[in-house]
Amino acid sequence: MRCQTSIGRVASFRVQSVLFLLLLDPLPSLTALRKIRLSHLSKITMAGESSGKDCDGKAAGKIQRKLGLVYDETMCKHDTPDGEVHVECPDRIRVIWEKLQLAGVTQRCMVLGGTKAEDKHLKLVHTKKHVNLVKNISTKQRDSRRDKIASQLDSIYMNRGSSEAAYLAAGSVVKVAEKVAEGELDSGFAIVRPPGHHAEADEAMGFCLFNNVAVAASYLLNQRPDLGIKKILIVDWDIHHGNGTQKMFWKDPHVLVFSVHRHDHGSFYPSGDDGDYNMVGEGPGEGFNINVPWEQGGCGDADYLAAWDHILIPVAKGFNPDFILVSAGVDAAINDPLGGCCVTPYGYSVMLKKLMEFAQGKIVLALEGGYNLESMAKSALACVQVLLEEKTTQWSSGAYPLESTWRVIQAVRKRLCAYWPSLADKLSSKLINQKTRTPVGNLSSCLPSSTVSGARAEGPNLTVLPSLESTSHLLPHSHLSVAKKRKAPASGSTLSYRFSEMEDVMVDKVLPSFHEELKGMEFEERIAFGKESSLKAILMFDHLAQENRELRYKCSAASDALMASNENLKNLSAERNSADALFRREVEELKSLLAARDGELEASRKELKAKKKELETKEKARLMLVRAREDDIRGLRAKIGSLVQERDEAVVKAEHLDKELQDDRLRNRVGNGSHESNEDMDSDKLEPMSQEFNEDTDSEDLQSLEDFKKTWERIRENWITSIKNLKQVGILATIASGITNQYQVYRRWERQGTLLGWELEVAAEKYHNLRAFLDKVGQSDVYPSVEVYEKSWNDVLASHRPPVVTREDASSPAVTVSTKRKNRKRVRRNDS
Ligand code: Q9C
Ligand code: ZN
Repeated sequence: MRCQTSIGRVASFRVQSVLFLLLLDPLPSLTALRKIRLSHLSKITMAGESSGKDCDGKAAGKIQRKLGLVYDETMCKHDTPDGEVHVECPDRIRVIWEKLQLAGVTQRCMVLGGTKAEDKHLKLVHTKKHVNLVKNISTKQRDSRRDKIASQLDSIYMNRGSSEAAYLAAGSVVKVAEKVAEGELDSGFAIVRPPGHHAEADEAMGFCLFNNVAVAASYLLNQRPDLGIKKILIVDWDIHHGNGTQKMFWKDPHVLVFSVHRHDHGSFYPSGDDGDYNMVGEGPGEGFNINVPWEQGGCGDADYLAAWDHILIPVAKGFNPDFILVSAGVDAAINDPLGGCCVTPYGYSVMLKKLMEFAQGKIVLALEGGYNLESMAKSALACVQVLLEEKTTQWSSGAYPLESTWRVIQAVRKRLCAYWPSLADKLSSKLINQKTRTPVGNLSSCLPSSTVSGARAEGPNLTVLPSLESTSHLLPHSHLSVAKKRKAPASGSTLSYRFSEMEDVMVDKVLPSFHEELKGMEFEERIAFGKESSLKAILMFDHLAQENRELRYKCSAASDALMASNENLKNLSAERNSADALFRREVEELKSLLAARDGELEASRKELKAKKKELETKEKARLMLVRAREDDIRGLRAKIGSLVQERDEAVVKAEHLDKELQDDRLRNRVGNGSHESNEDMDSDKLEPMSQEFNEDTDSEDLQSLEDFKKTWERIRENWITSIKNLKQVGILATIASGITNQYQVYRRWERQGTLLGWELEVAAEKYHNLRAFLDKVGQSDVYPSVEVYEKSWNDVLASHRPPVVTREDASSPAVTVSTKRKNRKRVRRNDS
């Protein structure tokens, strides 16, 4: 049946294009197209066939996917404070759970209890203040205080159970998302409340306390880099705009937020411009926020699937997420009191099925809105069945999207085609002409039709045919102009240029010439020509469609590469920044080190200076010392010179004295007889002294100069003393011998009787005086000479006869008198 549809479409397409095709033949560039075999055409129908088989043939028996379900009764404790009836009631999740149990699907799932969120995970998207506010809803605060807080918020109620429920709702989505990301589960469905997508960083609103889905996305991206989740697609199909989620990832290219919602030109909750299709994100996140804002209620499966086929799915292909989170509010469901739309459980299942083609099926649904209990339960069950891949989803609605739906989709595509090239093509008028009349508050028109219409085909390959179909409209005008605008990669631009050229040629030349040619033909010829041209055109369009697709793939690949390189760039710049910071820190460190070194250098320079000065002073002192030493030496030399001179003088003097002494002796000898031995003895005594002196002066050692000087002084003194003594000794000896001799002569003469008494008395007195003198002076020097004199005197006496002395003779013997006179003189001289 589907094959027939395709062929029918090709046929109608053929008829439509006849006029066009007629124009193509004479173009030289197109002759190549003749080579294209018919196999191309059959390929198209084959694709249609196989797609049909795919859809029909899919059945139970597929490998069961592991689905995680979160349900926790504790979340039912969140309720209105005074028991007032509210659409966001605890039964919402209860009825879903009961429905799933009744349908027997919960047994085939991994059922998880609630998990409370950690504050640090909540703080990834919420302010500390907001987290604390929700935390303290139950604790410490009185009911009246809580009521007051709630009353100040938009569409928020709170009771004692609200805090725990909010923590459980957020934490459970985190938990199941983590398990899916880890691979423990294939997919997950968190049946939670309160909902989350309206909650902003610092504000609870629209029945939402924490933004459950945003917390989970942020957790995966920021807390679990180990899981390799780098790009997350958030699909928000709740009938309300996910304002909180949009704001939280406004500048984040890692999270693509897609929200389809009633906007009603800004009058639907949450009213304002936030949900407008112009809100595409900012900075690095520009193009990563997509709003599909319905202009009115009454939207159903056809509208949602049109948005899927013409916006979300192409974008998802380009974005290629690693993980999908669905803000799966079901308030767009038929009969929902708030949504006013008519999505069927079947519609939800198709929407979900199409998403499961991405991120290797890693998808987690979190309940948001949904206020008709029965519709909710059915919708949720349909989703669970798709996640379990139990039921074949079969699109068989004859409904078309609303007129406004095409308007919205076209506006969105136009606004976002700069970021997602696959949105650049204009939708075919044939497609957008398939529309239902604008519903006027009559929801019955949204009821799903069970009629299977041949006019519409559905299946995974559905997009192929409309794209091909659209080519006929795009070829002469839009496609070419768009291709130029889009700045396709180099290989593509040549192609666009060729088409553009072709367009001009056709309009200006070929068309008029064709008319001429046809004029001259017979009817049969015209038919044959038309048929042939028609076939050629089909082949050509097939070729063009192929090129078109390839181009789009290239664009998409380029966009992927761009995104990857953007991310890379971001990482690199972050790395660079940290490296810069490190570098700056190192530079600072080096600077301070340098400064310290400079200080050290300055200090050592100063030290060096001081040392230099000291050295200079020392050198000066040394020079002064040297000079002083030289002076000293000069002085000492002079002294030595003078001493030597003194010595020489002394020697001369001594010689002189010696000579004098000898003269004296000679004179004495003349008086008392000569004494050879006496002379010898004197010269012996002098010899060693001069020798000692010579020895000392010969060794002219400067260093012992002082010693020498002292020694010299000593020697000199000794020498002088000796000379004095000798002189005296000589004199004394002379006197003593004279006296002694005279005395002894007198004594002998007296014994012989020749001496008068008084003469002896005089001699004795003189003798005693001499003795006393000798005792006083010391005998050592004098005695020997006295003895020598005595001996020589005795010798003299022995050879002479004693004279007979009279009194007169005795008083004046010649020798005696002269000696006596002389001796007296000497004694007197000595005494004085
Ligand atoms: N004039 C969710 O679906 N409507 N929230 C309030 C006040 C609030 C819906 C109308 C609707 C909130 C999660
Ligand atoms: Zn909602």
